Amino acid sequence: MRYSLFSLVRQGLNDHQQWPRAWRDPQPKPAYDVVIVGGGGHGLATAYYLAKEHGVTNVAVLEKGSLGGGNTGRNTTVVRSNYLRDDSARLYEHSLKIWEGLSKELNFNLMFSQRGMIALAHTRHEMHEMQRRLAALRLNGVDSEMLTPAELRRWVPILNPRPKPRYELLGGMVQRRAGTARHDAVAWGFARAADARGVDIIQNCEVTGIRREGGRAVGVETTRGYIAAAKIAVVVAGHASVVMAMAGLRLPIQSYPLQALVSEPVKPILDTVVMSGLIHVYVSQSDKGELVVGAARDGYVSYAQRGSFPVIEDQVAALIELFPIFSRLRFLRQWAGIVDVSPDLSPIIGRTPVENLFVNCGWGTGGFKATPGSGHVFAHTIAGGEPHPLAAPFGLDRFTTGRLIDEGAAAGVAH
Ligand code: FAD
Ligand code: PYC
Repeated sequence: MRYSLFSLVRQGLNDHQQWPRAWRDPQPKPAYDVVIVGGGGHGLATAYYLAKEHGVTNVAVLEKGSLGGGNTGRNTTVVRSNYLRDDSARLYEHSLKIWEGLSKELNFNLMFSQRGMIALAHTRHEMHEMQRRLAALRLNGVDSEMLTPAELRRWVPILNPRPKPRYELLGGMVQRRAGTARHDAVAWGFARAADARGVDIIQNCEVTGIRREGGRAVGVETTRGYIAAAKIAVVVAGHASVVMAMAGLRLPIQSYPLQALVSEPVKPILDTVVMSGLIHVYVSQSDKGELVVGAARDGYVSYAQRGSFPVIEDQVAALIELFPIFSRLRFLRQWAGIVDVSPDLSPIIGRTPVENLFVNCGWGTGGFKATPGSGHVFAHTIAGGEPHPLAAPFGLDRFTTGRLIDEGAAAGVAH
C-alpha cells in the first residue's frame, strides 16, 4: 500500500484520537480492603496479584505523582537472578521465571530481552568471588557460567583492546537468561491489568499520614482526604523511612541518590549488558540505540533526586576505561532516583509491628528485576497475613534475630 505524505499525516492525527484509557481515573472511595501506598512497579504488581491470585479487588494504589515516576521509570532495567545466598537466588529466580512469560500474561509488550549479563573480573579476588557464586548458583538451579578473557573479547570486541590496560581482564561470569526490559511498560502493563480486575489506581494522591488506633493501622491521610483501609501496604522505595515514620516506625533503611545517564543513539554495537564492579560502571544499549550507563550510588544519604557532575565524571571515566571507543560519544540526559538501602543489602518484605501494616522496601539499587516476583510474594503475604515462603526470610525481624542475608558481593555494582 502506498501513502502520500498528506495521508500519512492525516492518519497519524486521526488514529491517535479517542484511544480508550489504559486505566480509569477514579475518585478515591472512603474505604478499601487494601490500600497500597506507592504506584511504582512493585506496588502495581502487588495490586495485580492481589486481584488475580487472591480475588482481593477492593484495592487502591495511591501514587503521589504519576505511575512509574519513581525508581521504576528511572532505573537502567537490568534483570537477572544471579545472587549468592540461597534465599535471594530463590526469590530473584522466582521473579525471572515470571518475567519470561509476563508480556504474554499482561498482553503488553514489556520488551523483555534476554541478551545476557556479563560481570567482569579484573582481580583474583573477583575471580574467587565469581567462582564461589557460580557454585552456589548451580546448587540453586540458576544458570550462570564463567567466561575466559578470549571468550569475553569474542562476545564484546569493543572491550579495551590495549595489551596492558589499567584494569586487567581476568575473566567474567555470564547469566545468559538475564537481560533488560522496558521499565515504563512494566508499570503500564501491571496498571492496565490491575485496573481491568477492579483495582482503583489513583495518581496525584500523596499519603501524608497513617492513622493508628492503638496497635492497628486503620487508614491513611492523603492530599485527597482520609481513606480507611483494612490493610495498608507501603511500597515507596527510597521514601520508605519517611512513610513508615508516619506510623511511628523506624526502619533500618538509608536513602541515597543513584545516578544514571544515556548517550545519543548510535548503531547497534553492544548486544549484552556489561558490568564491572571494580571500575564501577555498567552499560547496555537500548533498542533505540542509546548507551544506558550507570554507576555507584552517591556517597551521602540524600533525597535530592537529581544528577551531579562529580558522579557523572566518574561514570564517564570508568566507561571510557572499559570502552575507549565511546570516548567521543555525546551524552543526552542524566538523572537520579532515591534508593532504599538496608544493612544487609537485601529487601524487607512482610508484616510490621503495627497490625494490618505491611512493608516492602530495601531493594536498593536492584529491585527492578524483582518487580513481578516481589508483587507476587507480597500479595500473598498481605492476603493471607502470613509471609509467602519465598518472602519469609526477608522479614523485618531479621535485624533483631541477626539472620541477615548479606548480598554485598552480588547486589550489583551500585552498592
Ligand atoms: P518506585 O518505582 O520508586 O515506586 C515508589 C512510588 O512511591 C514512587 O512512584 C513514589 O512517587 C511513590 N511515593 C513515595 N512516597 C509516597 C507517598 N507519601 N504517597 C504516595 N506515593 C508515594 N534495579 C534493577 O534491578 N536493575 C537495574 O538496572 C536498576 N538500575 C537502577 C538505576 C537507577 C538510576 C536507580 C535509581 C535504580 C535502579 N534500580 C535497578 C533499582 C530499581 O529501580 C528499584 O529497586 C525499583 O524500581 C523499586 O521499585 P518500586 O516500585 O519499589 O519503587
Ligand atoms: O541490580 O543488576 C542490578 C543493577 C544493575 C544496575 C543497577 N542495579
